[in-house]
Amino acid sequence: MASNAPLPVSAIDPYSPEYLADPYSFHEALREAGPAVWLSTYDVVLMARYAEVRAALEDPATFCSSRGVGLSDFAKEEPWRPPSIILEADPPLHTRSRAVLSDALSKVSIASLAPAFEARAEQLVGDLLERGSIDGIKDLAEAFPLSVFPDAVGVVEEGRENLLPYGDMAFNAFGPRNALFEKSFENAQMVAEWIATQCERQHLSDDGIGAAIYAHADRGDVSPAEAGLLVRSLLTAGLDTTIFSIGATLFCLAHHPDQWEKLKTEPRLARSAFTEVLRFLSPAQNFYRTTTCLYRGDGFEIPADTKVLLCLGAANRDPRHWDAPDHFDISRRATGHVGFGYGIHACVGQQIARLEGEAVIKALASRVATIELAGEPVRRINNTLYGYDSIPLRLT
Ligand code: OVM
Repeated sequence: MASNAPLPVSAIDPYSPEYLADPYSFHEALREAGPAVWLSTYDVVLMARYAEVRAALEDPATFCSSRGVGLSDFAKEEPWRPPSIILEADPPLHTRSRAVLSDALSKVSIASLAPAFEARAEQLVGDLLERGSIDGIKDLAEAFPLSVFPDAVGVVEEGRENLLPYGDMAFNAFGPRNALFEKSFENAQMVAEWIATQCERQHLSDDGIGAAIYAHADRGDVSPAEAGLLVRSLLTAGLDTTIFSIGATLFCLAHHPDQWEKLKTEPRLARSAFTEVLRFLSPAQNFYRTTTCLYRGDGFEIPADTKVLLCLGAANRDPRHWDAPDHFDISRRATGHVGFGYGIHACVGQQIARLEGEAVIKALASRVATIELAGEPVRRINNTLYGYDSIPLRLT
């Protein structure tokens, strides 16, 4: 194909009810349509193959984030909230924000959280085992992160019920202004105000990750207002994502008894099991970039000023890159997946996310004999996140 040939066009709508109900059934068509595809519904380009998605993530000068990482182009539409100074920023602003957040989330503070996280996971799994019949989402995937993450950041107890609605809003807001968006924004003002207030220094504990961010404001690395926005990033990105990934873990383990058995006999596979879950059922399915100039890919071109949807969930199952991509295998080398993104914007909280995921997997592997579906899982539908609202389970 000549590199200036028009891109193939697809009428697939990645926000239609059919697509959101089962994105994986559309991914193959999107990958096969070409390395980059025009989506006629939204006038954006979509990339679903691993090589192209990864190349875009590794070229932030061409594929920028400062015009928003959702469908909306901040150069044309006003964002729903002041932009994130890390997610929705390019270097040099991004570089500065990233240094502060990665320090606050550094190995030292993660290592100090590990004992409490592991103890909590053991205790919770022990309690659930006594009950036997549980909802894997409410009772474990939600209960665990909610019982460790807000404390680690240093958020007040009162009003924490706003955290999940805020995450739902933020991840729906990366898509179009559809019914899902409208529904999650019903109490937007109250929820967003509560979040903004909790990001202020005086509302945070003095020994949490939030306080570690504000310590950088004292050193002049960021302004106090910027420190507040970085705390907001943690509260936006740090809960739904881990909840969905623990939910996906339970879904995968309940559906693949052979993999569960493998994990039981080899608990050291906890880490690679969680990595494989993020490849196989990527909670964050889509993020956009915007081209700053004409992009010449391998056999195709994307014009400047184009919104480009990077389909992480599809890239993570691209047979051009993965052997038997639709096969869930906890002992495969799934590192290199783009479920945490890749490059300068790769998830800055991934160590804490892994700590949470692995703590749950290890607690399950050491205490639970069997984990079985006790009813039909119910999907939770969101413009960006793929996951479950309920997974009835029986633990023995
Ligand atoms: C943010 C942020 C970062 C990553 C993901 C995300 C809503 C948000 O900086 O607010 O998802």
